[in-house]
Amino acid sequence: MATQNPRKPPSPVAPPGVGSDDSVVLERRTQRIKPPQMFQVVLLNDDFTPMEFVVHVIQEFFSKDRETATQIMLKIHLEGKGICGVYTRDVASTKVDQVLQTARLAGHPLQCLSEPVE
Ligand code: TYC
Repeated sequence: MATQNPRKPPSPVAPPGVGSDDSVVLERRTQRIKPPQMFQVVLLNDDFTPMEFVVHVIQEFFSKDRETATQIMLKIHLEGKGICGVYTRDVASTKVDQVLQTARLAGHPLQCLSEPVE
């Protein structure tokens, strides 16, 4: 007589997410990943850097059209500082380095920094 493999009876317990009647159960989960901290890149006013140079920098490194770049430059000129863009930490840091290197090469004292967005 051939012996039969013992078969496991179907489990009455449904796997997580599936109800016992095969209906799908959506569980509410708390968000496990949060969006990254963002950093704003700020240009500071000074008395020496030409306005035209600042407009050029804002167009080149922050991808603004000429009109927007001019508005940002004038805001910085009048108010002392202005936000040129908001990026993740590394991108913001690279933008600051690029702006400072370009300004120094051109002989201008333009200051640029990045700070966390609250
Ligand atoms: N204040 C400068 C001038 O009158 C222009 C300027 C604007 C400089 C913005 C820096 O971030 C700056 N030539």
